[in-house]
Amino acid sequence: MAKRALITGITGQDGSYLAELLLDKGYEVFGLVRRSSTVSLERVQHIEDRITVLSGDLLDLNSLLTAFEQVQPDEVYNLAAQSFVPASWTQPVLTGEATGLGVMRVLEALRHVSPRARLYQASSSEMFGAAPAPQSESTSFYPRSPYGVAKVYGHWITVNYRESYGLFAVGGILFNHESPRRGLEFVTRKVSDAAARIKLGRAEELRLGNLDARRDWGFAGDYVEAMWRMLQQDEPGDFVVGTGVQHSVRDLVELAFGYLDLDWRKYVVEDDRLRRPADVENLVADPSKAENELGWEPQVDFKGLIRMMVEADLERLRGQPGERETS
Ligand code: NDP
Ligand code: GDR
Repeated sequence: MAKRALITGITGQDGSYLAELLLDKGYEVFGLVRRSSTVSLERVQHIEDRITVLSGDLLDLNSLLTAFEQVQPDEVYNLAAQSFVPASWTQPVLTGEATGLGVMRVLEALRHVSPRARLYQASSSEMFGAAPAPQSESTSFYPRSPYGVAKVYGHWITVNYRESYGLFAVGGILFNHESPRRGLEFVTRKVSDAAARIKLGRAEELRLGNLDARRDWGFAGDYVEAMWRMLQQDEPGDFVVGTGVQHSVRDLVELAFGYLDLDWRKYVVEDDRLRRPADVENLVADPSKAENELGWEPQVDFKGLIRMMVEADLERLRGQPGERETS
């Protein structure tokens, strides 16, 4: 019989890639989608007829209990969250509710309805924050945003439920991963979209915050494979997933604009209003455990990733003639 997977956050970047992966592996895929006046299934449009969408919200335990009862999942991937770091300062309580306590609600539903199901929790390198690089599973957390703090709660409550109740629950501590499906507010996509608009004469400048921040950027399509592998292990455990290679936001801009033969210095404006109250400056993964125990390694490098994103934005914008930039 086909395995049944429940994905929260299926409408997000990772949810869409993971749903594709699990369908390819023969899973029956269910996705939790929160109510909205204009539900956007844009990222899963191409597989909409192959997945089952359920209504539910991480803020509402009853909706999770109902979803678990309906699906009777073998595997649960908790990807839903308020995931944009700057929004966690403007909406800190919501971020705590969804990104932090939301994990507890998922764990409660799992414990009461499907205690034998395996759970993947989307933990984050933002939990490391100001901790010295490179960061591995044994690095202490030092989060620098309400989002990072909420993720630390989500991570530790997952560990705690594993140890308290013997659940197969894992925390995947993933470093930044991007794709043409990345939300437009995240820096890689903001840059690829702006570079393409400038190339097409539809924008004149790109305003950015901290150009010195350094990240370990990989391709989302590679990272969902690591999520799945974590749930196929004999024993549950936590894993750091990243490329082990670091670049600055400045490198990113130079590469994206350079790919289109543009000199980024003519277009990029540093805007202090886009700086964060506290930023994370220096993240890079030590992914040895994932390499050794999951046999996982990234297939797309930084250059390939940025090229993929710039090309996708160029093609998309060419298909929308006359649309004007708002930056
Ligand atoms: P996205 O922001 O693209 O997707 C987030 C998803 O969560 C969306 O489907 C959104 O639904 C859903 N969601 C938000 N709030 C709720 C709620 N209250 N109830 C139900 N669903 C909700 O994130 P990504 O795909 O990039 O990331 C997936 C997960 O991985 C997130 O938890 C993120 O914090 C974490 N993560 C991401 C990394 C990355 O680099 N991408 C790195 C490390 C961790 P809607 O479409 O309605 O908004
Ligand atoms: P991050 O990603 O905060 O690491 O969280 P983001 O792309 O938003 O920022 C990365 C770095 O770029 C700097 N930066 C800017 N960022 C944005 N968004 N917009 C700008 O204009 C800009 N200018 C400079 C930021 O200061 C920051 O240092 C992502 C999310 O997916 C989280 O959910 C996830 O947990 C982490 O990655 C790992």
